[in-house]
Amino acid sequence: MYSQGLIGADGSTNETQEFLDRFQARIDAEQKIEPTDAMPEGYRRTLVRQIGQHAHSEIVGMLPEGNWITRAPTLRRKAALLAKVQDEGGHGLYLYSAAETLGVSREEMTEELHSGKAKYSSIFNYPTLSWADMGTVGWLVDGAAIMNQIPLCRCSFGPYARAMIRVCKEESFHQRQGYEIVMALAKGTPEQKEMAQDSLNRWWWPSIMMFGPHDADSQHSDQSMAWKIKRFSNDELRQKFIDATVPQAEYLGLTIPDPDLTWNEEKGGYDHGEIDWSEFWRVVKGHGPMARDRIRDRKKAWDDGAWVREAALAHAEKRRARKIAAE
Ligand code: BYC
Repeated sequence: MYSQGLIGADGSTNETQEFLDRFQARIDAEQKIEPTDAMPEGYRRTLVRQIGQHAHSEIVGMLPEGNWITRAPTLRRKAALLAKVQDEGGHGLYLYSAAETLGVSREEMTEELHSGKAKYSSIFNYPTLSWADMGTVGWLVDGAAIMNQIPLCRCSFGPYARAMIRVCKEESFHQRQGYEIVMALAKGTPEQKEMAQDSLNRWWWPSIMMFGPHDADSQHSDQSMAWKIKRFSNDELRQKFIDATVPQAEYLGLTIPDPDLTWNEEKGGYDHGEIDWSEFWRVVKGHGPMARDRIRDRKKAWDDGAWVREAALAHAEKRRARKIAAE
């Protein structure tokens, strides 16, 4: 099948140097690459991997928040959270569609997710234990997602870049709804402020891990930056996120759980403490606290939705047959 071998972490490529140089010249000239354009296999595979992982993250990312829709404290909070989770479903669908333009099918990507072969963001393997987590997830997780995704609006691959423009607009609403929840708690009773602080304590380190390994350990960054899939390195984006978030925590009167966090005048940014990379890799390799639950819940949702997919196909078939009969 056409898409065989497309999914996977292998970004290696076997084209002639002349072909690669011509392709690189298009990238350097900031031309968008479209699905029917000639492209190195490594470029195609890198995009299928990254867009697929990104789509899975959006879909799995619905679970920790979906868990709180029925327990939101007010109707306004419920409506906003419901809208946010629906947006995430939509983002997953744009992204699966963008990946499909590269010759891989949605079924194959889903199968990889369900079998535990495909990765999704480490952050969604942590539990949402309190209502404050709905605020912190919006503030930090969506905040980190925006920092990573704004540059993706300029990704060299057209369908991914275009999908990201809408996604980022919606992420911006998500970040604000989260920050507003944390603000209400941080300015509330001492118990509410304590909930907000406890939530920040649990989500801070996993959020800064979202940007991926340090640049020196990032196997794909150099090639992805050369192909302008990534515009900033993992560490550059992590730094931007920390610098933007520290003043937000100060405004809330909350303490970031990193005693080594200090302003570095010379670099014009914050220095931070050591990240626990053993925890990161444990989670990435599928041993996060909620990993098993997330995949079980996704599989169940896919199985429970089988009748909807069958009904939609039957309906489309009926319409097609009617149209042919009328011609
Ligand atoms: N979790 O060479 P590297 C969201 C993997 S937000 C799991 O640096 P790359 C949302 C990486 O895949 C989250 N795995 O890789 C927010 C690679 O493994 P493979 C989704 C990670 O691709 C709120 C290996 O480590 N956002 O959706 O150059 C609510 C080496 O890393 C992680 C995106 O996906 C991680 N955190 O850079 C709802 C954004 N970090 O593939 C939803 C698009 C690294 O070789 N993706 N790994 O087996 C990207 O920008 C890049 O893929 C990354 C990693 C910066 C994440």
